Amino acid sequence: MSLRLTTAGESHGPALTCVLEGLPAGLVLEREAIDRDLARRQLGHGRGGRMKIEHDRAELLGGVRHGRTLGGPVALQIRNRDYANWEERMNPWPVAPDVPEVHLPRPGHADLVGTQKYGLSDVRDILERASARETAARVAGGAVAKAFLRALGVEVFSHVLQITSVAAPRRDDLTPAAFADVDESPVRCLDADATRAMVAEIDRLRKANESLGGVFEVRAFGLVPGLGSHVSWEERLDGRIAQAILSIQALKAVAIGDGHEVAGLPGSEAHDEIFYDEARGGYYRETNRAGGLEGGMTTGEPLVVRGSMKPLPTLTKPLRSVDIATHEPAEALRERTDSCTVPAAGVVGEAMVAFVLADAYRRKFGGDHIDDVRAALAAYRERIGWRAPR
Ligand code: EPS
Repeated sequence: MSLRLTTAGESHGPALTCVLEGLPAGLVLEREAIDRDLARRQLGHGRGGRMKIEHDRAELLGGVRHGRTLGGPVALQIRNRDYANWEERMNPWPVAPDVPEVHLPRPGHADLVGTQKYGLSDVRDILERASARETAARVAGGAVAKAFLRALGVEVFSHVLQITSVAAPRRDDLTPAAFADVDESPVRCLDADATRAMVAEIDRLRKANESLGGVFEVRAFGLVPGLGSHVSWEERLDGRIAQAILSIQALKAVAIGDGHEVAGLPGSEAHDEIFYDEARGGYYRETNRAGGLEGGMTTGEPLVVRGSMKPLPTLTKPLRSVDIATHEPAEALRERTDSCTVPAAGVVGEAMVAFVLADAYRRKFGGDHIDDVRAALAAYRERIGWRAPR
């Protein structure tokens, strides 16, 4: 039993669709929780004009009745309000007269190689699907995955660690309560001074026609030890998480825990020593450099995943490129765009991590009804003598 997440739709097409297949029946969903995550993904200092047009809401088209899953695929749809302005250019059916083609690929985007690979002459045929607008559909599916995880005692959060060269101070003490107000920060950063500096940096670089990248962190609490497996490469949970994070548009690097830092440390400073205390729920660690994963399996410590995002490739002062119709030098396509989407990418990161974790619970515990999953989890916890750390 595994979970599958499929999205369909183009940035300026009629709608985005998400199908999440493999959930048990009987799971309670809340419309507000799904729409709240969609709204959180639209936030963040540095977003462009498009976010004033869109008010993302998910319509449930299948798999749910009276607020409970039925066990079949769950289908969610988010209408693109901007489609009203693109109806000719993005109509699924032929329009007359023909719409002019776009021939100016942006360095850093899928534009050039996409047209080569798919044998297309119009860059729009690639960029519409490559656009990060698609992540709205992932977030809708991720919100459903989060509901499943919450039913099993797991919560997933994110925050921004860095925007260009402005970094927040390191925090090793984060609990779920620390994330209560993270969305109040315009850059979704937990540190007030760093928030101010990040906002100023976005304003400074935006005025200079630049875009900005950065680093977000996703943390998951309440995970039972033993999700994933060491036995074969494709079952290692760190690999599955890395794939999910790097699949987010503009993500170029991923780290689990102190993944980057431990490469420069001696072994005695790189691992998390093992202790045991009945009162603390059994085995525990004083540190979590491994980010909650050892041997491709969860350890029971919080999962810590960082994603690094490159600056967005659509620039208001375009880079040099080539016209793919004439092969003459030209400036890359200039489109309305965001200058910084690291805060939004953190919300997408939550969705992708939630999906991979929900899938890991499905693989390990199976079950056709949510109560079957809970019973299997309870039996396993009993067998290994594990209580969720407080
Ligand atoms: C994007 C370009 C911008 C972003 C878009 C991603 O859209 P537009 O071209 O309509 O101004 O706003 O992101 C979203 C619409 C979204 O919902 O995140 C791109 O080229 O990737």
